[in-house]
Amino acid sequence: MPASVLTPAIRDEIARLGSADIMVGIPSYRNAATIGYVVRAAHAGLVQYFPDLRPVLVNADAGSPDGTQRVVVETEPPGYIEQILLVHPKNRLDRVSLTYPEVDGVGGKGAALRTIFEMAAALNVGALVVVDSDLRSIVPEWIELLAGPILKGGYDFAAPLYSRHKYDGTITNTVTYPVTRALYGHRIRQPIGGDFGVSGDLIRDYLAQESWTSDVSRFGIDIWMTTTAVTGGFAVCQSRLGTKIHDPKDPGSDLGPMFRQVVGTLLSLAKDNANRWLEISGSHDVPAYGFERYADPAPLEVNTLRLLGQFHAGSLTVADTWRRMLRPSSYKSVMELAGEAGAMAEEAAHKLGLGTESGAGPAGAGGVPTTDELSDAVAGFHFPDDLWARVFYDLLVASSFGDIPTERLVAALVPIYFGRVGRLVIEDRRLSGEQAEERVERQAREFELLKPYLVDHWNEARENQAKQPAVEPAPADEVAG
Ligand SMILES: Nc1nc2c(ncn2[C@@H]2O[C@H](COP(=O)(O)OP(=O)(O)O)[C@@H](O)[C@H]2O)c(=O)[nH]1
Ligand SMILES: [Mg+2]
Repeated sequence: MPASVLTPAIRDEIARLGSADIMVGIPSYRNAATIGYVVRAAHAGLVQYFPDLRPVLVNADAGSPDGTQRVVVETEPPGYIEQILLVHPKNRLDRVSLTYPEVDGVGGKGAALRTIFEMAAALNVGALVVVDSDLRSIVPEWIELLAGPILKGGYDFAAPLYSRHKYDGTITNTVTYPVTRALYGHRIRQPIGGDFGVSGDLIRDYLAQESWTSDVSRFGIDIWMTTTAVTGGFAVCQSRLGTKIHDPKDPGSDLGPMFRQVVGTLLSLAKDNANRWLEISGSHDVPAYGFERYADPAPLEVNTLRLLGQFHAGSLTVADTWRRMLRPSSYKSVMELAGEAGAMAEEAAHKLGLGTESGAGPAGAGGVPTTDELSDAVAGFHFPDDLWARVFYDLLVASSFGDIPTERLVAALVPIYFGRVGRLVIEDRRLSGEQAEERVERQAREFELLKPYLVDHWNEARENQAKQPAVEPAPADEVAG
């Protein structure tokens, strides 16, 4: 990990606090509307479940202009939570909000968490709970559910388990869950959920890692935390948190940069840890902590037409990269599917009376039909599980051994991912959440079944590389063909 860059203000804060037993860390950027509730819920959780410990709450903010930091420190008068819960904790909660420094010139969620890790280590906490600042569904019990396994169960890492809407968490469902499971053998359902419990030992291990990249400073942080815990042999569990409700995002319009940062990090860690995952076949359950709960997650609309349109557009702009990153049979299938996606999306837009521009709006809003209506119109579009697994495995080999920079490969994967997500939404439109979950499991099993395909091609590429003289990588800014 890059050298510590804590600001004097943060060092002063650490000196003032001295030490703590438990910390809640909250990264934020423009979350004034929601962070007050998250802070109150976390405070109540600390008071109710850990009244004997020395607690501290740290908000690491990006310098939000909307008053996020003020909300954190002013959200309620001191003593309010104690009054409403009728609990008198031994120690008053220290609530701190600070602007975190960039890491090697890069700011983002990961840089915020890096400051939180450094503060947690300096204060010598036994458990750190991190939660997102746009959560609507957090309740005080989440603090117990995430810190309990660490403080009482001997675990080092607690990942969240939520019921999420079938269209939410698409990067998780299509990539991070199946790939973490197939590579490392751990069935961690939400490797990038954002709400985690971490032990003091694991925090110190995080701070000693060399694998921190600029993507980790941004949205790569979650998969980095989970993978580093797993590959380091730390004791990992999951905590049943119930529903995750947060600021919604349409996978076709909001998630491109996040996808690139998450997948870039996953690929770079896979390259570093090949000797660990090459040997692993199959997977095992990861213990789950907390009482099971069922709740209906908030609905989400997705513009399937736009997803298919973007898949097709990829075949016009980055086909050359696809050809070089995919094996010939995968490439051929992907090009065929992209052609079908384009034709179906165009026909559907015509049938639904949408202009070429209307694909740009979110489904179900501003005159754009709902997810179901859009998906019905392109119901014939298919994208098989096994092709998606092969595409991802081809990418993994190409990023470790090929001569195209990983950023460019991942950027070229985005349109294919849109096609895959489009297919999943179409397939899931009539399914219950439980049935959609079974589809996610089916796809994860496909990744496991095809792991020998990955291992064979990985070994083959490694042997070929050993035979050849080193090749200079192409410049990162070269425009995809
Ligand atoms: N400090 C900081 N936090 C960020 C930044 N970007 C996102 N976050 C926080 O990271 C958390 C997750 O971000 P969000 O956009 O909700 O991502 P998602 O829920 O994973 O899709 C939220 O608490 C955000 O406030 C950033 O640039 N700096
Ligand atoms: Mg969020």
